[in-house]
Amino acid sequence: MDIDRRTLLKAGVGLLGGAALTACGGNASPAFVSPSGAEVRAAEQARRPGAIRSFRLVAAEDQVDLGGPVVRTWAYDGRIPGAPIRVSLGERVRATLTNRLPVDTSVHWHGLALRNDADGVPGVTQQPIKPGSEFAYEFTAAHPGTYWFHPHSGTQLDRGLYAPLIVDDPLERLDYDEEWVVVLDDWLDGVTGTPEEVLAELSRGMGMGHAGMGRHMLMGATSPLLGGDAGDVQYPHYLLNGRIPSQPQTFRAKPGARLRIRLINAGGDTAFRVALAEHRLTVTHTDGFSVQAVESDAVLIGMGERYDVLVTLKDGVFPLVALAEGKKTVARGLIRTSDRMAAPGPGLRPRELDGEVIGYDQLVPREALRLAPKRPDRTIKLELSGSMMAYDWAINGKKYDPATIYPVRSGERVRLSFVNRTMMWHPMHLHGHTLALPSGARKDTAIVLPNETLEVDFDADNPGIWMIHCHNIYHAESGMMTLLGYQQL
Ligand SMILES: [Cu+2]
Repeated sequence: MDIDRRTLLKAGVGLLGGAALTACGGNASPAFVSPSGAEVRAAEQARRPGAIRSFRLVAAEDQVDLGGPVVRTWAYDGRIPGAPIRVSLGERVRATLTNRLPVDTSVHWHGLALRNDADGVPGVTQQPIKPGSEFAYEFTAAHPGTYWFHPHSGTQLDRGLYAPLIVDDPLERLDYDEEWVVVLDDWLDGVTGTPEEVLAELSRGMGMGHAGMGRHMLMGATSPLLGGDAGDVQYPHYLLNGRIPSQPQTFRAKPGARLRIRLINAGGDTAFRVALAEHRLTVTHTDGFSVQAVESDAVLIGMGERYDVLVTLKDGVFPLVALAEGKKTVARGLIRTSDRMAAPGPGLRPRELDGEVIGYDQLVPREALRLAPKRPDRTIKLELSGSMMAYDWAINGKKYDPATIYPVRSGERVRLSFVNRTMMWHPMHLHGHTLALPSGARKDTAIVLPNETLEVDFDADNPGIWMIHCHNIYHAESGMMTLLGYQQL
C-alpha cells in the first residue's frame, strides 16, 4: 500500500522534530510513528536501559594491509574488520562516529532490536552524517548474541566499513573454553575498482544496445545450494578477518579445547560455505538467537547472516575454509593446537565442505525463543523481482521509494511472505526485529531461493519505521528495499 506525498512528508519531517508533525493537519491515510517519538522512547524504556558503555569510531580513508595486497579503502580506525564492540546484555551502547570520509555516512547495527532512531538509515531514521561531523548512537542491547555493524549509505559496506558487535549474556550456560570471531568478506575495493564503479557497471545492465559485460560482472557462478545463480560480482580476493587465504590469521588453542566460532558474513555479493577440516560443527546460534544444538559438516551463510558453532579441537593445524559459494575460490583461516605440523597450503579443500550442510529446516529454536502460537493479524506479500540482465531488482514491482511504507500496528503478529520471482537467491533482512522461520528458529536475515516462497512471522513490538531489504548490497542499492511503518495509535 502506498501513502500519499503528504503522509510521507509527515513521516519524513517527523525525523526533524515532533513539532513539525502537527503542522500537517489531519490525514486520511495512515500516519506513522516518528522514529524519535513517544512510542519509540517508551519501547526503549521498557528495555530497562543499563549502564552506558562508550565507544568511538572514526570512518576514514586509509591504507590497509590484507596480508600482502595493500589497499587504499575506507575503514573504521584503519582496521579490517573494525574493532569489535562488545557489551553485556542490557547495557547501553553509546557509539560516537566521526566521519572523515569524503561523503555522507551512517551506521546500522545489524540484527539488533533497538530503538528506531539509532537504526542508522539516512533519510528514514536520521539525517546523513556529513563529512567532518560526528553522530552519537545510543541504544540498549536487549538481546544477547552475534551481531555486526556497517553503513547504510550506498555501497559503503562493500569497502572496509564493518565490524562485529557482540552482546554477552552473563547467564548463558554454553560450555566452551575459547572464542574466535570470524568475519568473512568479498573484496575488490582499491584492487579492481570501487563498489560505486561496480554498481554503475551493473546498473547499465546487459541488455541489447549496451556495452556488454563489464570487468566486474560475473557470469556462470552457479550453486545448487543457492538454487542457481550464486552472484553477480567478480572479486579478486576473499577475506577472513581481513586476510587473504595465503596469509591467513591463525587462532591458537590447546588440543581438546572447546572453541566457539562466531561466523559473520560481511560480504557484498557472496554466500560462504564454511567448514573446519577434520571437525564437525555443532551449530548453537543463528543471527544471535540460540537453536537446539545440531551437528553438521558445514554451514551456508548468506550476506548479513551469522552462525555460532562449537568445535572440540583435535591435535594439529586445521584450515577453517569459507568457500565463496559458486565462485570457486575461498577465504580461510587456521586453527593451530600443535607446533609439530606445517600448515596445509591454501589449496586444501576440506572434505567437510562437500558433506552435510545444515538447512533452515534443521534449525529448531530453544523453546523459550519460540513465538507464542498465534495466527497472523496481517500478511504482507513481498514479491521479489528483477534480473541480472536488466539489473532492475525490486519489491512488488517498485524500486525503493521512501514514500512506500507498509503499515503494521503495535501488537500485531505480522507475516512477511517473500515470493521470489527471480532466477536468483536473496538474503532478505528486516531491521529492528527477529523473524521466526517456518521451523520456529529466529533470524533477522533469511535466504529466499529462486522461484520459492518463504513465510516468516514476527511480533510488531518495536515501533518505528524499519527497512526490509535484500542484503546483496548491489541488489539493495539498485532497488530491492522497502519500508515497514508502525501506524500511530
Ligand atoms: Cu537480492
